[in-house]
Amino acid sequence: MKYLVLCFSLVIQTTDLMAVNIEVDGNDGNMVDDGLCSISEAIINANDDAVTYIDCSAGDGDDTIVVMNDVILDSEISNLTGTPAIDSIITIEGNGYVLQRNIVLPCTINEASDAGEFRILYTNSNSKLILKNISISNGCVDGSTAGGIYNTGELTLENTHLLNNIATSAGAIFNSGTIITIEDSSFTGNTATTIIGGAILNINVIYSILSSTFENNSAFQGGAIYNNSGDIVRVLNSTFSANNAVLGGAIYDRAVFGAILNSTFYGNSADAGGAIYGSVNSMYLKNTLFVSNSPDDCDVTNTSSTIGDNNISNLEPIYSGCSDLISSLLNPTSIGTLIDNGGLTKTHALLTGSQAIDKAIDGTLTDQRGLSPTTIRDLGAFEFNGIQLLFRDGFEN
Ligand SMILES: [Ca+2]
Ligand SMILES: [Ca+2]
Ligand SMILES: [Ca+2]
Ligand SMILES: [Ca+2]
Repeated sequence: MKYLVLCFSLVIQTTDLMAVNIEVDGNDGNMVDDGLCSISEAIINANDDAVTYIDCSAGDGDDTIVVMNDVILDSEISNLTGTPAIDSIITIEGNGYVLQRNIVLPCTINEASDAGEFRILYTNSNSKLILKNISISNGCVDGSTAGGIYNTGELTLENTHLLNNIATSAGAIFNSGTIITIEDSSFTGNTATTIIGGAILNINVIYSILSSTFENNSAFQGGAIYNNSGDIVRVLNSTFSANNAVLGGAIYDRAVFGAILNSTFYGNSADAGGAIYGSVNSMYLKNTLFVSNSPDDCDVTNTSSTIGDNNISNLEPIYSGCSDLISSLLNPTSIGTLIDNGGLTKTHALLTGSQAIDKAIDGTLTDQRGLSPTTIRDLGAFEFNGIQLLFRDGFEN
């Protein structure tokens, strides 16, 4: 029996060792034999498990593509995308570098696709893509959907930053597949020019949005997130700041939205539903902070409603838009502006004397930065005088 177990474990180890890294030392998306491995050549070799392009290592099973420098895409490969479709299990380790459409290319907003307008990544339905430590920026898909990433497979974002992507709908990400986790990530300045979902348009499943910041995204409806159909399960320790739309400055929900816990909505604006607009189902919000959203925090119509549990706002409940949402009142000057307060994403700090301090009931274990409360967790995504006590998974070190 021992012998059998040993054999089994050797097989597992051998399989692990077979996975190879494909290092990208090219700085464009060209697929030419020039001695440099481009991101596009790396994706093809990873999909093919072969040396289809001689400048890159062969793929072999689940592959990791390691980006060694900034990559600037100059032209569409296919399907309005500047790289080949992800069609296998791939991790892209970005090492903090940028993967972007060349900023000299035009993005002419005329509801039609013109030369030089394309998104950054596309995933096929059988694929799994994990993005780590990378910025995806300046995508432009005019007259269509998804300026940054079009996901029909399984997608995970870790410390990934989507900046200044534009599309008619879904400025940064369109999801018709499954998003497992968006963690320690940011969405900044993405735009849906005429329709829905400034940062994200979801029509299927997003399980978790954790410790992430949505800043200055805009759309006609759902400045940061438009949940059109399917399910967004939970949003935890995240910040929505200065997003803008006609309806739902930060979030427009017309499907199933599970829970928003210990998050901060600051300075989002719309004609109605400055932070949140709902039109179908109920949304549960707990230990969450609303500051200076305009003209209100929330607006629900038709069969929609909110279930508010221990949230705080500077607006009286009657002006906050959703009658049950607000449990206590906040002085807006007790909240700082959106800056780097440590951690991997920007946050709004609580200032001395803020009414949000020590008010959470069953709050999250850490704040957005991964810091723990000394005693009781505060309301919102930031912990006043938070300390480094726990690892991010909640276990003591
Ligand atoms: Ca090459
Ligand atoms: Ca592969
Ligand atoms: Ca155009
Ligand atoms: Ca506290």
